[in-house]
Amino acid sequence: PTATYLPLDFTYHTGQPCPEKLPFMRGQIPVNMSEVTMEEVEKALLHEDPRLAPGGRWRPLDCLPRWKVAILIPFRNRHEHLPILLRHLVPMLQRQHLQFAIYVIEQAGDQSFNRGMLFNVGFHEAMQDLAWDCMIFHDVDHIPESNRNYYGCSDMPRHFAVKLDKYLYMLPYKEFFGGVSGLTAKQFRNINGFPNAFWGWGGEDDDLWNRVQFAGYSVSRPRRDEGRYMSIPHHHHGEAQFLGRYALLWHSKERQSLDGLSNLRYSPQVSYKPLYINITVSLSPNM
Ligand code: UPG
Repeated sequence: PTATYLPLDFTYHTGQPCPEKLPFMRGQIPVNMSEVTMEEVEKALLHEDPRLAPGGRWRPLDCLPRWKVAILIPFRNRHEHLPILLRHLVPMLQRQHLQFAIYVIEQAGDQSFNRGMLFNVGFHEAMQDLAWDCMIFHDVDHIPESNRNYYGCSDMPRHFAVKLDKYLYMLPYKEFFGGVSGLTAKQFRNINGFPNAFWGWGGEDDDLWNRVQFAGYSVSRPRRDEGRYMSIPHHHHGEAQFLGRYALLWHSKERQSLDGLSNLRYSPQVSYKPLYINITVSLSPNM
């Protein structure tokens, strides 16, 4: 078979597991925020490694990937952000010698944005593709600054985006779980995923934090500057704040088993792009 069309679960050889820390995994990622088209990024990344398969799927061949990682990106109307993110993220994951694919879950229609529900959809779709070990929940405008911010699943649940430039590289509050976070597939199922009930801006990440605590897990974070990210500057009107979030968060525990993967209904349209799998869904509160 040609390398490009290798099935995702194909194993070339039974070599050594890939190390979690590679000698050539240098620290700093040179961040380039200048606008770029998706076609330009596709061309550059495929030139770098033609084995990058449709859907942004990739696995190392010189060692056995330690983890199978699905990257989930919630998305609507941020078309200039996605190529900037992929230009940094794909090479970082390749340097980390992870097996990965990238799922962009795009909300259609004009309902308020629902980041939590999009992640639930992404999880469900991704797991139909392959038995991924873990999920990374990744905002489209967060650009990792360090190759050492390892996206493998050893220390999950994990909050990756600890230091963001727009928060002066400080954690906004101790329980902050937004930006980029990750759970193993098993943990995500155990906590019944994200809540579906948060429409608009805010709260769904705090609810996920609560769910993780109620399940008895403890959240790890990268050390020192490994968790640094730059946010892509933008002029979009933000989503309206979700004012009901405090009331829902107050009842996180009671709602956990009722709202999440267990009551998810949707019908997706899935298409393979060269660098990611696009899952488009219309969401509505009455589904
Ligand atoms: N997003 C879109 N289109 C939209 C709105 C949101 O694609 O119209 C996606 C995108 O991936 C974005 C993410 O959702 O990066 C978060 O939305 P954003 O408007 O960037 O919110 P921020 O205030 O920058 O984000 C912080 C956290 C985020 C959390 C949010 C609300 O980083 O993870 O969801 O606060 O709690």
